[in-house]
Amino acid sequence: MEKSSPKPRIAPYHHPAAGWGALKQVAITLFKEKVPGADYRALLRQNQPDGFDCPGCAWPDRTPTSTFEFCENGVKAVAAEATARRATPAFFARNTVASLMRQSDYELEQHGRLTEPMAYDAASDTYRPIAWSDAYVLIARHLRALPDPDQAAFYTSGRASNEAAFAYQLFVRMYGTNNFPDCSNMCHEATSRGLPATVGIGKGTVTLEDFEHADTILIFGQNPATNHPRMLGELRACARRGATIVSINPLRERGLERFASPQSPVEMLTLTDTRIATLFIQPRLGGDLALLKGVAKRVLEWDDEAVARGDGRVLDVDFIRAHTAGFDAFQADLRAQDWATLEEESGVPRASIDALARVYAQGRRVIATWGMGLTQHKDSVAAIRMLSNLMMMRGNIGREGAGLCPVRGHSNVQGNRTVGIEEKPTAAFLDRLGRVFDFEPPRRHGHDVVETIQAMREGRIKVFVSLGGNFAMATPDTPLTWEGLRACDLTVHIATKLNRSHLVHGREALILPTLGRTEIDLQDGVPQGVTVEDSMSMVHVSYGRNTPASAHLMSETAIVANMAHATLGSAKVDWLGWARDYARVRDAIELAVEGFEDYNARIARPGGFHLRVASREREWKTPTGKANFLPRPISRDTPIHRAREQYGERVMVLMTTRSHDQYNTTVYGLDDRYRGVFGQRRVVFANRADLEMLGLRAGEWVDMTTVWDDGVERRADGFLLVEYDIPRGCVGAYYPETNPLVPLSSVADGCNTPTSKSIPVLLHRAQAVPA
Ligand SMILES: Nc1nc2c(c(=O)[nH]1)N[C@H]1C(S)=C(S)[C@@H](COP(=O)(O)OP(=O)(O)OC[C@H]3O[C@@H](n4cnc5c(=O)[nH]c(N)nc54)[C@H](O)[C@@H]3O)O[C@H]1N2
Ligand SMILES: Nc1nc2c(c(=O)[nH]1)N[C@H]1C(S)=C(S)[C@@H](COP(=O)(O)OP(=O)(O)OC[C@H]3O[C@@H](n4cnc5c(=O)[nH]c(N)nc54)[C@H](O)[C@@H]3O)O[C@H]1N2
Ligand SMILES: [Mo]
Repeated sequence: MEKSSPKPRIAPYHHPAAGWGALKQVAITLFKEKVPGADYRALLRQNQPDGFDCPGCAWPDRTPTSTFEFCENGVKAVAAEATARRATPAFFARNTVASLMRQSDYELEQHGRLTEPMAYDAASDTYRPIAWSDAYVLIARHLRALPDPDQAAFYTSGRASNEAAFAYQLFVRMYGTNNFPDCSNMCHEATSRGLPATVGIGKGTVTLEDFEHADTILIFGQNPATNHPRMLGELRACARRGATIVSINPLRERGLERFASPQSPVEMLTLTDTRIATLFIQPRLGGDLALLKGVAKRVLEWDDEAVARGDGRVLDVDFIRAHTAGFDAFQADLRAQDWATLEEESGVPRASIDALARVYAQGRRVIATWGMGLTQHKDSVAAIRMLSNLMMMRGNIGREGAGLCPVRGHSNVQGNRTVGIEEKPTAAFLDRLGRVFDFEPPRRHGHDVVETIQAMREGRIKVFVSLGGNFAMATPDTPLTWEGLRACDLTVHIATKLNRSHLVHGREALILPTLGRTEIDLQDGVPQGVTVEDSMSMVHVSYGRNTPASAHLMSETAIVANMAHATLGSAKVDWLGWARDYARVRDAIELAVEGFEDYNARIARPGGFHLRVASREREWKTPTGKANFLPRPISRDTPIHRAREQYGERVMVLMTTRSHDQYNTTVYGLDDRYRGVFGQRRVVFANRADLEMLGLRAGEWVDMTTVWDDGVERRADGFLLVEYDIPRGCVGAYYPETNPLVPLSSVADGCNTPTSKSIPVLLHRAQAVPA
């Protein structure tokens, strides 16, 4: 593949999001990946009732009869899987691991789909073919040799189906550990751990239908034009109905300003578009907790004024009385909170806090959505609880057209958690699992991502198995993480494509190539469907339509079943029978997991079914039996404050984010169209006044170092300075290149998520200008 733009340049984007620009990119993508003509039709079956679930993101589908849901980045994800390129055994024979390590992640991705199981050969420093059966024997031998099952860790990236994920967690628990680090630990964990304390369950409370009734939508820390493009179609419809849409984001993401729908012939032909967001509020990085508290305080003040005037209440007093606990302490804390702290810590002036509060208080049906901008900070859990509390103040939960809407990333990350990928399982879940499968599940909580890396470094994890993903690049503190991976006895990666994690390996290592979701999965001659749960708790079936990339691929479910069979035998579970007929796995899920009654029957209906979310029905599964208000002070002693005590205003807070041309660690191309970056990724966005203060100019190159207190030098070198509309004291750059700057010990309170959107850094004029 050629680089997207031959000459790196910076040029602001002035067009609407999507529109012709997106259609052009689709054509380029299909051409570059050499997607065979026949497979082009596959794209049309994306997210259709009889097609496959798009592996791009977890935004739900319009069902059952929507027209083709166009999505540029969905096409990229599908085309990346349907590529004609292959990483064959001959390719691995030609390239030592050391030589592949010198290639960029972008280049590694270009080698295409893996075709055969491969095992690392230390003598030649290459991967060589291994028979599937030998691979399973090797895994079983390592696992059985460990003196303690807690010395193995089993990672999951959120693309695995419910069937594969359920079989995986059962296998691992029967083996004897709860060590399930997974991508959620780095993603929406603050949501999953934050919401249960307020509303009883860590999931969103809305469905797509609610968007049809909402009059106000607040979008916190999310860039849907790039990461959830199908959401823009929904927002467009809301905007056209007159709904007020607010983006709360340090960046004024252009993709949220205007949108031309590729599905609207009129907009496409007349070059018209729809204005999306009506208001942009730009907090400083990590400022949302203070901002939300300010909005809540303002709503309370207006309610006081309304009471004094004898007007209708601003608070939903009926809801608060009937459904909530803790309001008195909550309001006392709001009243006691000074405005100066809220303004300073949020970086939002009083007038803008007022404007946001007014929009919120005027809304009759408010939906709040959020993404990584809320979840990857030290106070993420508290911020999400504050948002939940703000919504509760006006009864905006469990009502048509209103509610909480965390927008998940990976297409089945929510389903993975539902079926048991959880390092801290509840006793109830384990009890039932043990009863159904007649074994005593391990009770000790397992390691999340950060704990797994620490355990690897200390020699407490010896075997690492990865169901998808790119652990070596997605995780913090890259050099330290790599030391951990390299200290393992065995690393195993179940993957579709070559990535860095396969090259940063243990003493022994396996790459097991698997079918992607777009590919036909035949077992015993019968096509198998798999099920997934989207961000709004809809569960539906997905059938691949493309010819598999290689005749040697196995499905994820079959690989997991074979690992289990080789390691544990099949006395308690007919693993290989499960692999031949996934309906049997679903029957098992039905027995073991709440909410899956009549699983096979219900997925046969177009569109599938909605998994019950109690909070949506105003049933609160909290210890108080109510939705809880939780007061929360604003801390002025965070690592950022401490770094500024040491280095003053020179300390910048760095966020690491996604460009338009990447899927997490997979780099498709080098453009970030809506932010005006072309042909390059090593850029850092900074405020003009900060550049002046630092004596730097746009167009210069800088190196970045982290300000942390453990004596480890963390640096990332060679970034081009780009002047950008970003609050003072904040800078932005792309992930994963910046992960060496994220300290392993810099995590969110209460959920251990790396704070990859608030890292204290210093910028230095580059020691060497990149060639
Ligand atoms: N094409 C494509 N689609 C994807 C992905 C992809 O990489 N590519 N990744 C998938 C995954 S796993 C996920 S989790 C999602 C991620 O989708 P998003 O949640 O959109 O994630 P990011 O791109 O990291 O950026 C989040 C936004 O948060 C803003 N932000 C940063 N810090 C703050 C803050 O302190 N406060 C506020 N209010 N905003 C802030 C940033 O400016 C940015 O606009 O997308 C999924 N979909
Ligand atoms: N600094 C920083 N770090 C971050 C983030 C950030 O914003 N900033 N975001 C975090 C977030 S939100 C997430 S979710 C994680 C993502 O972490 P991961 O989920 O680990 O990473 P991905 O890049 O999504 O994984 C891509 C790889 O998955 C494999 N793959 C693709 N499709 C399939 C499939 O169908 N089956 C199998 N078995 N393998 C497949 C391919 O080999 C591909 O190379 O990164 C986190 N890390
Ligand atoms: Mo994610």
